Amino acid sequence: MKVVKLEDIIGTDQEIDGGNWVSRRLLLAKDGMGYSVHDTIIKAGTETHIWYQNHLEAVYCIEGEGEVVTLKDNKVHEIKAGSIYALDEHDEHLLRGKTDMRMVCVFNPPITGKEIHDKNGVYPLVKE
Ligand code: 9YT
Repeated sequence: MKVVKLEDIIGTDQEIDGGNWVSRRLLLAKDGMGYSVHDTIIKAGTETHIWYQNHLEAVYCIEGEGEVVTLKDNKVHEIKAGSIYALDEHDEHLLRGKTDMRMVCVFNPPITGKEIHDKNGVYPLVKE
């Protein structure tokens, strides 16, 4: 087994600043788990358009508050510590941080770490 510590990820190429968010990718495709696990800070006052057409993602909020708007129905979902949302239909959405929000994110398939959001909020499917 392996143990990964957040303190060992910070400042490496597994810590990515996406502008509206900073994501510390704890486990990636290379770790062979079949999913990736990220500790992501969504910055207060930001709105991010996201649409993971190639991935399923579950996002568990452990600190802060904000909202997710699903664009197919314009429904606003309040998110606070203890809320998890699952993008089980590759849902196109807006993610808004009211405060800084700390999120534990799980991606299936795992991301490799090389993906960046394109203009549609999509991560490409990267094969290693
Ligand atoms: C919640 C969310 O999807 N934020 C975007 C960043 C993502 N967690 C990542 O790339 O690590």
